[in-house]
Amino acid sequence: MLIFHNPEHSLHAGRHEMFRGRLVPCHETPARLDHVLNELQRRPLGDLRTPGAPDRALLERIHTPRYLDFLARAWQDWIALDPAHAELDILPSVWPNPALRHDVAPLNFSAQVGLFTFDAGSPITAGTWSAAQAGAACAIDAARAVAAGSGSPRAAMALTRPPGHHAGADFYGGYCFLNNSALAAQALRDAGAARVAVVDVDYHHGNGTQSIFYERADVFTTSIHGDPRTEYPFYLGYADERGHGAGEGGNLNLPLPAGTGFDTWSAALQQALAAVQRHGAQALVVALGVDTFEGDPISRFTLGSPDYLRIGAALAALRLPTVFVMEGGYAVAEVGVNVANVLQGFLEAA
Ligand code: OKP
Ligand code: ZN
Repeated sequence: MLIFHNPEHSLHAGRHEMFRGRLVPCHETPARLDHVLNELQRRPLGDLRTPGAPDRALLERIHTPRYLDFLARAWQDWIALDPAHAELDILPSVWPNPALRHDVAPLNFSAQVGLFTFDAGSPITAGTWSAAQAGAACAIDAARAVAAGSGSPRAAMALTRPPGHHAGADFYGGYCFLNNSALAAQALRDAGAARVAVVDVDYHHGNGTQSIFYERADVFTTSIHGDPRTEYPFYLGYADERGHGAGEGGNLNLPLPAGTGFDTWSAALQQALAAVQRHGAQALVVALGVDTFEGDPISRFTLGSPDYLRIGAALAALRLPTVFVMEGGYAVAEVGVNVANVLQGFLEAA
């Protein structure tokens, strides 16, 4: 399959995230993607491509212009405050909770940062905007290639970081800035697929993707993830969130307890895939996180590396044009094998 990889991913390299009163090293590191690229050199699963320029008009179909403008100028505004900031990451320190106003955009830079994010674990660095834009371009180009009929089977991968599924229309968080999976889904819609489904298999609930499509009937979203009562992102991802308005019934959350292994997890995947078929999806986006792995340092499912072959095969059984979009996975040395296993299992079953 065609694999669009982000040549600028390493420009996004956060130093620290806030954890229990300390700044700790970021889990979401450039090495993650290097391991996948290395594994793909050992296993010839597809041809590597670099993406074209990001399509600003498509970005604005998923994200608000004021949010995109903030991301584009955040680093220069940060440096303008103090040139010594070049050695520091941008992290928020103040947020508008629901009792405070969201409709005003304060002039103070820290206040602006807090307006556009929901956690203190997602640093913006000098190259974040470049990396995020190139990643979005990977997702868009992968979707357009699949829509144009490229590949046999009709499938492509957007191999990128930073990830995207926690980013909403006008906010970042959970290491995510632009919602690559949502952009792929929108690109498939714009290329003619009447109904598209996003299946999010990352350990964490895809809150951004859910919220972007929550009131839309044309994009069905489903996510299998750690129970948000104990797992990030905590404030969304519960089973009673089923969509709203025209999107009523268009979202399916399958939260599972910490400690869940592959038997229970794959039964949930079958539920998700049955729902995708019921909704009559003509194309599929897979938000592919491999932080369900037993060795993941921030997650608590117990999937083993061979299980990812079976996940790929189960996804192939839908027989839909498919775009894989890289999301999480923090057992850095195993991320390559686990991602490549999904693609290999898909190709072998297709
Ligand atoms: C992003 B993705 C760990 C705190 C967790 C946020 C996790 C974001 C996961 N010390 N921080 O879904 O893989
Ligand atoms: Zn995750």
